[in-house]
Amino acid sequence: MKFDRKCLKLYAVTDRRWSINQTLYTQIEQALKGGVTLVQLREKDLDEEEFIKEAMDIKKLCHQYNVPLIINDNLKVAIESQADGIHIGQDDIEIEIVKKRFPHKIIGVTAHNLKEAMEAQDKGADYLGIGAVFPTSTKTNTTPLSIEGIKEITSHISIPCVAIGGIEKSNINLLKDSGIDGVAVVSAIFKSDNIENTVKELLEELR
Ligand code: 3NM
Repeated sequence: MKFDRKCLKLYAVTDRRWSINQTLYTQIEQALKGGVTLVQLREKDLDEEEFIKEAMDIKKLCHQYNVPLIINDNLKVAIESQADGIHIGQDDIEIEIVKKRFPHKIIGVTAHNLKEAMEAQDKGADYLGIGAVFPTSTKTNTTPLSIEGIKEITSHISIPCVAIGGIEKSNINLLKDSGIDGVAVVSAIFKSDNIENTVKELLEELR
């Protein structure tokens, strides 16, 4: 599946904590209908076999909308499901290993500062997730970067960059001119009662 910086415009990162009245599958389908440009399946507690099966199902769904599917952290799941890519953090598997075992796939890396960003770019990451931009309760152990901090990274990096952390409709405009290619959003999408509409509103803010 084709990947370029436009894919990072509105990146939906899943969180099944919010899948109460609907299945995660239905929620992702609504996000796709709304127009998200990339999906990351982020499962922290799911059994690996179930994660693989889910990844296969969600990949099929994403491809119906021409949207690539990225797997968070788990290289085995990414390989077995033949997803379009993997997103790794600073404490996860090394980029070199991912490149060998999962060749020609999209590799995203989380960076919290310029040093981490440069390193990931040098090692061959395809895009960076820069965060956390704003305070977030979705992920603990994050330290909010200032908008200046984001700019410092994007101005030195040539690969595509997406901002993550606490992003919602009301603060997207603060990120204009920060050099990012788009935003990655968890709770503002998945906690919504009307995901399709929320996604459309977020896209409107990004125009
Ligand atoms: N990574 P929400 S912040 C998955 O800073 C993730 O690396 C972050 O969730 C980082 O959109 C984060 O609900 C969670 O704030 C973002």
